[in-house]
Amino acid sequence: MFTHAITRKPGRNFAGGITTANLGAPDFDKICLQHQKYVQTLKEIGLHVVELEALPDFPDAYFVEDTAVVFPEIAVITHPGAKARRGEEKFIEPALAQFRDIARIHPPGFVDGGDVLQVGRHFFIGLSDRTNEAGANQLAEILAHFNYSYDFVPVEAGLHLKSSMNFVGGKTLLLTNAFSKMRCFDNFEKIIVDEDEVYAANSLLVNDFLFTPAGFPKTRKKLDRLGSKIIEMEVSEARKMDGGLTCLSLRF
Ligand code: CIR
Repeated sequence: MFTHAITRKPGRNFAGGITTANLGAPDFDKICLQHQKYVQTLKEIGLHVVELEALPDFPDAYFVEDTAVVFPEIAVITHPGAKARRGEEKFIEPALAQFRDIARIHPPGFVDGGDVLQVGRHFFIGLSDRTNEAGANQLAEILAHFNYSYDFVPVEAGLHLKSSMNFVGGKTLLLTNAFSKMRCFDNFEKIIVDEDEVYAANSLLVNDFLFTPAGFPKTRKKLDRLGSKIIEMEVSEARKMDGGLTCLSLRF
């Protein structure tokens, strides 16, 4: 069960972050409202939310998920893969140090938390443009120390691993068709998102609640069959910046 989350407010310069989305200019007032609603919802489902202030030098810093990998035994502070984002991690460490011992990913290793998916005692670690083998190996060593198992997963499409696949409860993964073919997911039930709804693969399970982005009716219908408590959330502005539901918080 998650009891806590950390979030960070988007800054006025958030549109200066990295993006490949091509979905038009994002709107500051809208992202603030959407972000507030996200934080409010986490609170309503019972989490204690630590809300950090925007970091003026880091327009992508509200995507806090990329700066750490948190599990019950420890918090691993990452070394972000994008040059413009390096440094954000220093500002997440004090918030996490109140709750966990700290370990760190060191150069030449890079890891973005968006590439790391925990399913029970197992971790999937994406190898992407943001997470290299050196970083993945460092993280794997820490996980093995605490008796977690792991698989490395090549991320050939999308920004991060969790842009294309997420755990949605039980034994079920929500994922794109391309990822569904990978051997390491053979033992899971799979819900495959339609090609025109791949963004909805970035859904987020928080305890008994499944957050899914608004505007993806076919995925919503498929998720309804799970019988979970589903909460649709508008994340149009984060999407314009290549982010989504998972990236906006650290849960632990
Ligand atoms: C970036 O390119 O780093 C940000 N604009 C988006 C990060 C999204 N984070 C995530 O998927 N975990």
